Amino acid sequence: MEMKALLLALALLLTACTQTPREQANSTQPIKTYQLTGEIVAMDAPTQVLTIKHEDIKGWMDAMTMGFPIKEKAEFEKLKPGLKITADVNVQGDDFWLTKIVSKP
Ligand SMILES: [Cu+2]
Repeated sequence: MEMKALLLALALLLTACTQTPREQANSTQPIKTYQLTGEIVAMDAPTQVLTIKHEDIKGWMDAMTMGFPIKEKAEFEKLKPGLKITADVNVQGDDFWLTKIVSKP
């Protein structure tokens, strides 16, 4: 019984140490979603970041070219530079990432 409590305490400690204060702060923030339209100009496979020349993102930012992370590997691998896409930008604290990426004809 004591051993179990010790292991649990250790597990909690390890979990706490792997999260930076910034990630903890972000994970408690509500996620806001914005609509993105743009063109993929570059892709970085190791970091799963798309560089997108995007149009105005209503309520979030003006048109520019910048990087957007993708969390799902399968979703990243379906894409290629030159594609015109629409997607959801999910914003949580100072973290953001894309989901629901659809390529336009
Ligand atoms: Cu931007």
